[in-house]
Amino acid sequence: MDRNLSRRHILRLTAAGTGVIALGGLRIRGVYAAPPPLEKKDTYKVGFSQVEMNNPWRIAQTESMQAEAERLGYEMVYTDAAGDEAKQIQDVNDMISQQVDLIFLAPRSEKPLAQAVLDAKAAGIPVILLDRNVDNEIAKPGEDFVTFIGSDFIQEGARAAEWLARTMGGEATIIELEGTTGSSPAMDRQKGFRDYLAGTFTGHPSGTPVAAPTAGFPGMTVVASQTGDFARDEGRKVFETLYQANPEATAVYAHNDEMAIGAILALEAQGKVPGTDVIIVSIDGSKDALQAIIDGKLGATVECNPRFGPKAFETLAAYANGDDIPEKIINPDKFFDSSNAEAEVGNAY
Ligand code: GYE
Repeated sequence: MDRNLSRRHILRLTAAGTGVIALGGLRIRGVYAAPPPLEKKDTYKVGFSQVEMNNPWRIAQTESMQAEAERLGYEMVYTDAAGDEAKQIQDVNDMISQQVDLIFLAPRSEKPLAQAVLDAKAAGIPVILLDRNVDNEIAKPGEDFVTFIGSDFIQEGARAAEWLARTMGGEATIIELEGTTGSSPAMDRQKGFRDYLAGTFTGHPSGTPVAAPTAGFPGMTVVASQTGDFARDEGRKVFETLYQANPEATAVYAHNDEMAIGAILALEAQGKVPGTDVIIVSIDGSKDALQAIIDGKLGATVECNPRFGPKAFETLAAYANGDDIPEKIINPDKFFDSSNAEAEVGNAY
């Protein structure tokens, strides 16, 4: 064995699960069930792989990450995958080549980006997932990556359903605009919403939303559901088509604010009054969404906070310090409706 190998290198080799290494004649075998370690240093060179920058949520997240990196005096290698999975995998691999100390990854979808996590692990670079998860059957927290920091999307979907069921008196014909296909927020926001309406949502420790009747809400029906890729214009176009086919719809559940605003624009273009003819609920809490609530066009939005910078870098420091890191770090989410939109719009992004 090369005696010049640093301890860090050995740690990386072993943590990366490379199988067998020899230490002074002693052979160590095994796959180590831990993400690659991170040295404690005064400054770091980190990577941040962003999925896309086509909406205010993403812009706020990137700004938050950049501001915190700057405040700490860390170097940040930043990439924007422009909504392209293949590019995002390449972006992560470019960060590996640049030997960053740690990668913050906001993965577009669960399965393809799980491979990028494994690539980083094999190179001895720890990964912290931001805002979306990867498929935990392929890459596991505490083993292949450090942790996932983000919202509880099932809870978000259930809170949207709770508000809608209450507001509509248990009777609605709903068009659902889904987020990016294969992404954890799209899957879980759909599940939370549907489980709540079916009466099978099991609830969360925070105590919200209020429990649904066990029989659910049989008067609340999702008549059409399609992806709008979390984007305003795609949401507008998809809603237009779905509404044409289902003109009896009385409500919209959009997996994010941008698609809800797309639906509002489509309704207005058809001479309908959003907020009166069709009731809309969504998720995120952007400035445009809070303004739409104030204007009476959007009913409510469940907060999904994009300001990850402080928590992300705090978690990096805790990991370097050897602290136990939970498998998920869940951001608390507020709820915005006509009772608080005016007061909150000034803080929104
Ligand atoms: O809700 C959406 C964004 O992954 C939680 O992605 C995030 C979602 C967020 O494009 O607006």
